[in-house]
Amino acid sequence: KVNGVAKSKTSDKIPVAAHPLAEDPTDIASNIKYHALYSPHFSPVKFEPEQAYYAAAESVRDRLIQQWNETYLHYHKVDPKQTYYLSMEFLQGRALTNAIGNLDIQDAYASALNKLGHELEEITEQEKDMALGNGGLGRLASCFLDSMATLNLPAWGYGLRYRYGLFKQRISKAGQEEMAEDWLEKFSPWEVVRHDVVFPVRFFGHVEVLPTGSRKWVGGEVLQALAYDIPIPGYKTKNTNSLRLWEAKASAQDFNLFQFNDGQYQSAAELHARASQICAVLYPGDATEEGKLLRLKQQFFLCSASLQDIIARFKERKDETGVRAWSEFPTKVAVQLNDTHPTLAIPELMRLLMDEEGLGWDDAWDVTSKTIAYTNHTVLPEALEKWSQVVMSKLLPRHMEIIEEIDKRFIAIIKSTRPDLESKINDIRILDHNPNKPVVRMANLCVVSGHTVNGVAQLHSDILKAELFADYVSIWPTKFQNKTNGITPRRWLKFCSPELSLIITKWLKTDKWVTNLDLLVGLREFADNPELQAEWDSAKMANKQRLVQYISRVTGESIDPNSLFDIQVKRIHEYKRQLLNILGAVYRYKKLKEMSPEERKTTTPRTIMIGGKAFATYTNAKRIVKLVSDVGAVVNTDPEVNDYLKVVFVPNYNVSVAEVLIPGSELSQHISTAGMEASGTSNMKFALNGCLIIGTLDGANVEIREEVGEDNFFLFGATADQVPKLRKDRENGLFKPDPRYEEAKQFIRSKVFGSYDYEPLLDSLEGNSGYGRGDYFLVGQDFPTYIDTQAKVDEAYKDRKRWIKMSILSTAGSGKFSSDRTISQYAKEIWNIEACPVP
Ligand code: B1H
Repeated sequence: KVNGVAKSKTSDKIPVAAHPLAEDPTDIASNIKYHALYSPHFSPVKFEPEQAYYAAAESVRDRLIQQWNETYLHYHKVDPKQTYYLSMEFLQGRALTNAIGNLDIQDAYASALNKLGHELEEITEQEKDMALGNGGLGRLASCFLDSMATLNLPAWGYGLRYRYGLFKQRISKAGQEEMAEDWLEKFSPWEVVRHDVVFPVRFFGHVEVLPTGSRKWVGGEVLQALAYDIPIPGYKTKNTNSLRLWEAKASAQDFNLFQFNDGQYQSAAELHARASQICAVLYPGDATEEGKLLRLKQQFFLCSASLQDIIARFKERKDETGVRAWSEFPTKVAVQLNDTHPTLAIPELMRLLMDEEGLGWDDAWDVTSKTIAYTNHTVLPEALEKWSQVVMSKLLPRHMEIIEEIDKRFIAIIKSTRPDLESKINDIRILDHNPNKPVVRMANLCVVSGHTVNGVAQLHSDILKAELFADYVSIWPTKFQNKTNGITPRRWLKFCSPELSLIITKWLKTDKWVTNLDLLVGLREFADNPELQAEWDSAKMANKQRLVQYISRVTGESIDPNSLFDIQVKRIHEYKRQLLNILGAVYRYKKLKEMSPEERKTTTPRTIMIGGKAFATYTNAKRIVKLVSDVGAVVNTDPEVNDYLKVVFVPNYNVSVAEVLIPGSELSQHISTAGMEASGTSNMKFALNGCLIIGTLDGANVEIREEVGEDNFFLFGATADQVPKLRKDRENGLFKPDPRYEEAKQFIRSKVFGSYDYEPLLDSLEGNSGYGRGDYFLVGQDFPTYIDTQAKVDEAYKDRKRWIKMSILSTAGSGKFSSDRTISQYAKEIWNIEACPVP
């Protein structure tokens, strides 16, 4: 049984569409009331926005479940090849607005809620973000799920049901503070627990050799993986896919009743306690050995449960005549690894096929390598996963054997077919036998085992081929591809900026752009039209006003809606160079202070907003957060410059905050050191919302600039191929800092922004002390062109017509960045799957 559904009898077991769902607002209102009364979450005396949210969500869920069952049964019947997207992260954000929008029942629900005395907008604010991801990689997975469903693709997500997702950020006098964010505090109306979908997952133990010679992993501890499903509706289609999240449990047999009754409460439930650790947090700190082990356990837990489930479904869908050949597996299953985090899917699939299903090595390898594909999301050396062989052998002894065998066979092939690569074997093999710390290189395992490897923007894919994976390219020239990232235009334009969407639909005379984003080019011919410009201007202004309200609510800061809204929001990381942004702000402040009041009046007023979370143990990132807040505290209370500059740190940046910030933005900063940001995806969201970009030639910026046109992109900075030489030059003392750069740093050192010790942070730019890293990220190198380009932005903003035109052209050129385009390419060029629309 899969999902409690046995194939032969499915259609007569579950009555499909037995209950026609309410269509008109009155019936919907009574359905919402029904849920408020009979879903036993709250006492029925109150019907405040919170209760209204849960009741409305449950009423929407009824519809989703109906479509969901129809979709599952349809896939079951048609038995198409299906993709499984394995990811340690899904950054879903809120679901209600998205579900109502995708189901196209917005108006009916808004008026039903009105009848009950509530506003749809207000009750959607009650929902907690589902933040089971860190940033771009997790949000990409969520955009992909939306596109897969919208394109009617049979494609599921698999992840972990973290008890606590990404931490909540609070900004205090000390800077960033982290707190656990309890997204399940009340409960989530969007998840459905599948008590009948449970798989055992083993840890530790040892390998036994059976009399037949085959090997079996036994002993150790066995936990249970329990499935929770989240429905993923497509936009205006019946297809509703699943995001299946695993939770770890121990079983009743593991509860030692005897010990418990003897008063030994802790040891009686030891395995239960260990099970609850697995999915406790999104990213267990990996500074300690325990933390590293827990992260590896998480990764294996995801891979093992997902593959057992996939194999069960494959077996389930065999036709009535009997068994299905394992060689058919890759014609029914595609597995995509979202970075190396789920790499253990490779040895786990090998193990399940050999040790559980009885295949020989060659057949198992054939199936595995034709099934699995790998996406690389970063070239940063510190993010390339390497697992200790010692730890791996203890936790997963059978998998370590399998990895050793893959490594051995790979070396043998190289030796026999590519003698020219002999000297490089130590670089390209999977195991690194460094005597100090022997490790498994997960990216190498993925490249050797997968049928396709892709980067996430053209520049990044080119760098992978030329550098990180260059030797593999000479072995398998056709294995490497590019799939430029994308974003869903539903969440990131239609739903987050309804005003602008209406204008676009009006001028294009169609709303087909929502699923065919290339149609946005049609706006180009109206970019000079004063009527469109006026409408565009007022929609952007409405979004800016909404942002003003938000900033006032969360920071108490009042910002001027007529100033230029300049935003940089993303994880805080030195390579993303928030420090360059804030040094620019400091320089701007200093110049404003030096001006006469008359002179100040000629400048372009700006509000600089910076937001993002710093990893809890990343000290320099936290210092950057503190610096931004400190600069804001001084600048925003300085009456001389107040009308011309504000600097705001936006706390607790997350998906739903992005949905307010991005529509209200006019300029956004994507200013990473060239070659370091694999793609970026917020750059696409901003551009789509008519926000101009100031940026380097990095990641997807390169392609955005191509699409929106060079005149509509504020470019500056060194290029990726110049970076190595610039770093060398710097080491050799050949770098001559711009006086303006020295001035900005000196201003901070003079304690204008308070007495916090910024020396370690500033020293990272110098390379002249223990903290110094010789400005590895080239902030000093790019500072002068950054300042010059910001001056061009100021000038451009003074010409309102020109600015609005550029804004329209930015949206018009963003069609390429729909995740529908990205996913269609994955489907065709990597997964070989086709749409399977529910009739
Ligand atoms: C990206 C990560 C990442 N690349 C390690 N790598 C993690 C690495 O928890 N960890 O251990 C988590 C995440 N994230 C991002 O992926 C890139 O930096 C972006 O440029 C890119 O747009 C995004 C999606 O491809």
